[in-house]
Amino acid sequence: MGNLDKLSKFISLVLRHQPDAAHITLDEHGWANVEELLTGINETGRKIDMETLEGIVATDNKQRYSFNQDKTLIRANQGHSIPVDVELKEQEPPEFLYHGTATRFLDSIMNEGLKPMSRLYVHLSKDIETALKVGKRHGEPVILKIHSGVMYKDGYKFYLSENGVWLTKKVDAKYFEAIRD
Ligand code: HQG
Repeated sequence: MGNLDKLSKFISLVLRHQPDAAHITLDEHGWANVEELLTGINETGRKIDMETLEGIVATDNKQRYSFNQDKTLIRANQGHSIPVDVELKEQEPPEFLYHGTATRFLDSIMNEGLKPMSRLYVHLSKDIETALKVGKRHGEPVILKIHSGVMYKDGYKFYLSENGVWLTKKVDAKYFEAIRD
């Protein structure tokens, strides 16, 4: 992994899960002060300046981070495990969404439904290809086809993050089936 990738991973950890790791705190909307973040990261022995941070935000392959307008604040767009309100937009989902997971989780998922586990939301993708990548991170992948349109009609809320990830609180097993890719 390149140095920038490592830094990006660390920033993801700090902004989504463990601000302590860079000796900072997030506000209720998930924002970190950019100056504090840069100082905190440098204190861990990693080297970063504003230009590097701007590069990471601009080139991140999943557009994970956003600055505020004057670039004094930064936050992760989604993926948090700590309870912050990133002002997600509630939105009507497409008829189907997809979730990639590992075959070893299937029994549990079929019994309990899809749960957010350590994160605030269940993460869903609009295409199978993305879901497959997510599933592969966990092991032998399997794709779940989510009947999001039906869920929406049944009153479940969906949110679309700034970087195009669909989020919902929970998916009951009656709303999905495992498919082949
Ligand atoms: C599984 C990445 C057992 C769930 C991706 C998943 C995504 C259950 C795992 C984002 C379960 C949690 C999120 C149940 C769900 N029993 N297992 N009842 N319900 N699971 O990493 O969706 O690169 O927290 O299927 O692109 O894999 O980090 O969630 O396998 O958008 O930016 O529990 O992370 O983005 O794993 O990934 P995760 P995820 P980043």
